[in-house]
Amino acid sequence: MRVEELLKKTIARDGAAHLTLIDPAKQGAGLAGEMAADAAAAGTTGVMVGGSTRAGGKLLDLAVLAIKKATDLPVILFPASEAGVSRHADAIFFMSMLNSRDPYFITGAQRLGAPLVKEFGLEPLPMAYLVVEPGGEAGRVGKAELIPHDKPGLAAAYALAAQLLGMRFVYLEAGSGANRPVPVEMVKAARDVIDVTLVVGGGIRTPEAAAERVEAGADIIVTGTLVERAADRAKKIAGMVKAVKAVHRA
Ligand code: 1GP
Repeated sequence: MRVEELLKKTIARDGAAHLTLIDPAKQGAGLAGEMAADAAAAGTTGVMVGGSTRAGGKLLDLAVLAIKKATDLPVILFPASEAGVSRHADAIFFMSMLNSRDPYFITGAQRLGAPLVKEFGLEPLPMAYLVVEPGGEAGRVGKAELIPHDKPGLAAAYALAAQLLGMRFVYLEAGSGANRPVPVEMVKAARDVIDVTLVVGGGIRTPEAAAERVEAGADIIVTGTLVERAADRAKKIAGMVKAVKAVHRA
């Protein structure tokens, strides 16, 4: 099954999906495989692989291969630049950071990466990447004009622009490790104006925080730090996945 279809089916069946983000620069490939296996056992729908700084080349290829060996989950690239394209993945969030001040992050990296996506036969998932304050490394590296917490309408306008441009995914990102996730009001505001798949991530630490955002209209919740730090990560991810899927079932 194509990855987009799998995501759509999961969202239709469970009300929402959970994706686990693994940054290849933060641990060796062996551990990346173990993390993915735990996430798979916990019920996550897929693994996103990428990072803002050093996630490219051999490091990226080895992580993708280890994850594919350890699980049957689809691997979706989450690139910060054209360096984040690996031939071994299944799909790629083909992203444009619409609120960057630098055209490189809006169309430049995409121009450089597109031929590789075609050559490697990766399934492209066209996505608007919208970075909300505090933004973290993603905001700093991508030179984002951060969307302030008290401007949900601004996020909604970007989200609508993305849909009108033909993008099928909109990602509201607070930045990995953010001390505050994307506000619930902002998720609602974006949901109110778009029909395409709404992804929310950055700083989501608790099942409650994830559930609130699903209730507000998120289709996919992304967590990364949870899988990196938790000693009992399998349990932590299972709690998160359960909360994400319980909202619309209840
Ligand atoms: C970062 O939104 C993701 O791109 C995940 O963030 O590491 O805070 O879960 P966390």
